Formats: sequence, C-alpha cells, structure tokens
Amino acid sequence: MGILNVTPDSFSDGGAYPSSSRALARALEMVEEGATLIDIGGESTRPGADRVDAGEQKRRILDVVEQVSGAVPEGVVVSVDTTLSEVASSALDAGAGMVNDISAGRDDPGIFSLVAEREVPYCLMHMQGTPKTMQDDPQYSDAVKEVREFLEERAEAAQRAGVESGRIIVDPGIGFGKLTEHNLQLIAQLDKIVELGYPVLLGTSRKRFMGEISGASDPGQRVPATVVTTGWGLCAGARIFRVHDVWQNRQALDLTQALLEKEGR
Ligand code: HH2
Repeated sequence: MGILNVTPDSFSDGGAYPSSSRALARALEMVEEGATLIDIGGESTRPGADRVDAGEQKRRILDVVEQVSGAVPEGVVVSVDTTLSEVASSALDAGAGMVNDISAGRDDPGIFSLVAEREVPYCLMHMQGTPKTMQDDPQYSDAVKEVREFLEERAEAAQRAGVESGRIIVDPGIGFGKLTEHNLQLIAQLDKIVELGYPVLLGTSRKRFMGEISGASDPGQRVPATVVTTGWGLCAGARIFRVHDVWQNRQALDLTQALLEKEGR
C-alpha cells in the first residue's frame, strides 16, 4: 500500500503533491514500483495535528481519488484514509474501493453502515487517545493484549453493523498513542494480532520510534529501518504494508517471501 497524503502538513510527505497532476504522477509511480493499493488521505494524523473537517478533506482528495482511480491498472485499488463517513462515501463515489479508518468507527459510527452497504474492504486501527494528545502520556499494562482486545471488539462491532467479516482488516496502529517500547512490543509480537484471523495491515513507514532507536531525525532517513519491519511483519503473517517508499519495501517483501518459501512456509 503506497501512501499518498494530499495534505500540507503530513509528517513525511506533507505538501509534496501541491496539484492533482503531481499526486497522480506519484500514484502511478508507486504502482510501477509494485503497489497494489494506493491510500489517499486529506488529514494529517501526526502527533499534535488539528482535525480537518469533512468539507476540507473532500476539497483536498476527491479530484485526486477520481483521477487516480481512473488511471490505475485493473487490480489496483484506491483506499481512502478518513474517519468520516461523508468523506468516505464521496471517495467511494469518485472511484475508491476501500476505506482506511484510523478511529475504527469511533469518530463516526456511520462509517460501519456505509462500508456494509458499499461492500468494500475496511481497515480498522487501534489508537489510544486522539492525534492531538495521543503522545502526551500513553499508558498500557499490557500493550499487545489491550490492542488485540480492542481490535477484536471493534471488528465485532463492525460486524454487528453489517460489515462482513471477510472485508475487515485490522491494524495495531504503530505510533498512535504508543511509546517506542509499546511499538516494539507490538511489532515483536505481531503474531498475536495475526492470530485474530483478520488480515493485518502494518503501518511503520518512517515513523518516529525508528528515529528514537537509530538516531535518524529526518523521516526520509528511516527507510532501512522501515524495510526491516516490513520483512519482519511478513514473517509474522502481516499482509498489507502501508509505506512511503514502495520499491524498497517491495524488494524486502520479495526477498522475505523467497526465504519463507525455502523454509517451507
Ligand atoms: N499511519 C498514518 C496514517 N494513516 N492508517 C493506517 N491504517 N495505519 C497507519 O499506521 C497509519 C494510517 C500516519 O502516517 P502518514 O500518513 O505518513 O502521516 P500523516 O498522518 O502525518 O499524514
């Protein structure tokens, strides 16, 4: 899954695509590099970020969603990264085929019924708190257990609202209300999340905890660390990798897959 943030302020690619033609060119480049999903978002959720209302999100993304959906080859799906059903609904009308909701239906419960009605894949993610304050003082007694229970509960809530279990994807929400220690525990024990039985999406790309460990203060210098988590995640059973640097992570996946096959997996 290649990341396409059409925002002025995303932590790594904010302001990188000031026009829809630039965004389209990057989307096609990511497909060329091996992405089969393009995740388009109009709201930064970096720590401390302010909310962006539905109208502004739509102004930022709809043209891009329509252009990218119309230009990508068959089999490539556009995902909309939003917590709001109004934005998701318009993006689906414009050609998107998946919803990525970092609030797991807590921001806008209407997103469950929308996804159920449109019969599209739906990713629900764990987050403690809200982007504005989530890194202030995250607390867990057992991060892996709590994240796992949360994802299970939200997946059940989505199903009660009519979302088919086969359309649900779960995501531990790396960096969302978590200290480095919690992020490491969740990646190291990703198999515990995989055990839930839903496809797992892993979003580590260029994130801050990698800078804390490696000293790489510039997000663009965290690509090698990202690639390690991608290979690790595939070994643990994760299925979707949300990344800025597509060919580098594609290469890691191809090599890890070849090794897993030699191991007999
Ligand atoms: N991370 C970000 C945004 N959306 N969605 C899922 N499912 N999982 C993630 O880990 C995830 C996500 C944050 O990264 P990015 O989009 O690069 O930055 P920003 O929020 O500043 O736009």
